[in-house]
Amino acid sequence: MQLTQEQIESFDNNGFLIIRGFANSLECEAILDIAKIHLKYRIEPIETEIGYHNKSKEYRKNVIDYSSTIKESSVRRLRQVYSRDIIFKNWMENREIRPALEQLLNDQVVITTAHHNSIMTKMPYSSTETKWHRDRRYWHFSDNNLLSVWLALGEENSDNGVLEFIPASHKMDFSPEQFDDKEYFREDCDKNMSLIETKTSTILKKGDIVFFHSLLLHRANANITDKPKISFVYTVKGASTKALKGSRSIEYPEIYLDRS
Ligand SMILES: O=C(O)CCC(=O)C(=O)O
Repeated sequence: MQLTQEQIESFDNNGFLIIRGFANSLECEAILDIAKIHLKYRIEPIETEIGYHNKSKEYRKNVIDYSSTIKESSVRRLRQVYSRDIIFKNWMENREIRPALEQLLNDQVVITTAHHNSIMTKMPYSSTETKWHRDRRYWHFSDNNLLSVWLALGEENSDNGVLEFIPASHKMDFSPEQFDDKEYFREDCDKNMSLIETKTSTILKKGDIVFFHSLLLHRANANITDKPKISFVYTVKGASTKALKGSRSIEYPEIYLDRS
């Protein structure tokens, strides 16, 4: 898939780009089948809802053991999915998507398995809101040329926690007081409120993908429906963007993808 100049400009200006119906239903079902087994048996490494909210800033910045610590809380995400099953690996190495990633990164594409490399869920009755944040805040790289690829495996809407974005926020400079002690973008800060009003979200259907920049502010509601919302998210970077020595970002393999 090659992106048009208009799509590239839209990503550059807004920080995200939606491609409708990229993955077909069979591909999505195959991913879901495996994901559901791993979720059912809580196959580690997982992140639980309580585990996610209890994490300190230091933990988020530095931890490299992603196994869960709180067994009784529901699963928020399956981590390290690249190495869990060939179905997940194949999706992350999808050849059709690669030309588009090369265009957006303007570089050779590298999967960074240290961070988003996950089946992300919003489970009924137990999921929680994900507050406004930039993914890059806890990642350690030489520059910001990283983006995530989100795949909707079913419908995603405001009731089950579709992603919301603040367009163009990946290009904005903020001061430290605009973030709280866990580096969430504060909703109670006057300076932030008018910007938050510019938020946007769109219903996603099974097979839609979203590319979003590592500095883009995004959030998601809790799921108030009675069905799980299950999505796939992984992060790629340009080959010239380097994980910093001594940081957790360098502790997991990087997968260099052949140029398309
Ligand atoms: O909760 C969600 O669905 C969004 C997840 C997310 O933004 C994150 O973990 O960085």
